[in-house]
Amino acid sequence: MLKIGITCYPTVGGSGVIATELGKLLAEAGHEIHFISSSIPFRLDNFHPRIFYHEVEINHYPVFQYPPYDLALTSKMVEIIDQEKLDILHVHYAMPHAICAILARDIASHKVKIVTTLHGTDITVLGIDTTFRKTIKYAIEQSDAVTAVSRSLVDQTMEMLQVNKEIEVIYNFVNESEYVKEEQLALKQQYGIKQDEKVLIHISNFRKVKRVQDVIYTFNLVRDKVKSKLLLVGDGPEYSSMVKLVEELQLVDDVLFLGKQNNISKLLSVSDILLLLSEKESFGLVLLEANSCEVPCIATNVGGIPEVIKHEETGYLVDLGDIEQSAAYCIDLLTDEAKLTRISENAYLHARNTFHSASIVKQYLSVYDKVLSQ
Ligand code: GMT
Repeated sequence: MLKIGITCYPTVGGSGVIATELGKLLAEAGHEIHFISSSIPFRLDNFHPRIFYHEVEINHYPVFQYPPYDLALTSKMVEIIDQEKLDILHVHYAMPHAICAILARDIASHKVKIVTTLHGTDITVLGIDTTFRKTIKYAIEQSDAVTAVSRSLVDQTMEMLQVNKEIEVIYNFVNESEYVKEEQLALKQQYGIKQDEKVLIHISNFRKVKRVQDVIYTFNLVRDKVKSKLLLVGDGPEYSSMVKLVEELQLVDDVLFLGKQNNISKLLSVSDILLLLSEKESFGLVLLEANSCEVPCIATNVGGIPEVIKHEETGYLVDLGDIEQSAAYCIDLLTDEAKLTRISENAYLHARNTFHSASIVKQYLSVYDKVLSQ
């Protein structure tokens, strides 16, 4: 049995989901898990006797111009490493989590190994900032082991930061018991969607990088040919401009803004196609969530997305900004029942085989074993 500390961003987001689901599966496999974060990870909903949560508290002393979150996290890490005698501290995101973990490893009396998982924005966004570059590189090189969620992210990290460290690809996964298609007889009706209308869905944090406007423009073309509705799920900085765009395009009756939602698999169960037309995406966890619920995806051919979607087999890839092509793929799928069924089945099998949680957990455990035997 290993004692594993996990630090992640606890709010809604793919990296937090992966960290939390991994912790839950490791606990089920008999390991003891200690989450160390600023608030309880949102997916940590059920009680488990081998899962503990340690909250990082930030004191707002008047002398501090900025409350020192990173140092509060480091101090909490030191406390938990020593108190619980952690074997591994697995941090998700290089900045600031890996830096804090490395500092905590140096301060703590008990010997602990640091495993860092890169999720994307720490490299593709923060890595571009020259102020952070050296710090991120240091965090990666000083970790005992580093993993990334796609080959594309490894290549980008190497290219941007020239790190002198082996980075192993461990793909993301979903909780298969949660992401499963379920008959939802009443849901379409509750949202005022007619039974003969097709449903397109987009789920994101509405950041600029997600290009939600491309989803809306695509739907605008699809709606001319196929009776359909678009569900926009999530919230974020671009939300109000997207509401405005929908008004301008006179799509108000056919585009439903649902805000943040918990029961994503229920919404996916009434959807025919998921659209993810991002500018950057190291993996695109939502694609896997959709595929796991038998929903095929049309997504941009960027970052790690082509490692998740097999073009013309499990979904379709389009060039960034190519609205006509994404609309054409949607119309083709929505008007060819046999094709839609075939692609949905392929997508489901791909999600279950290539990205099965049991195999991903095994890969993380072998990383832990490797660093512990060094
Ligand atoms: O995409 C975001 O804005 C959120 C971010 C996160 O921290 O959860 O997502 C990143 O990590 C996810 C989990 O590994 C990946 O599925 C997303 O592709 C990645 N986002 C980007 O690379 C933009």
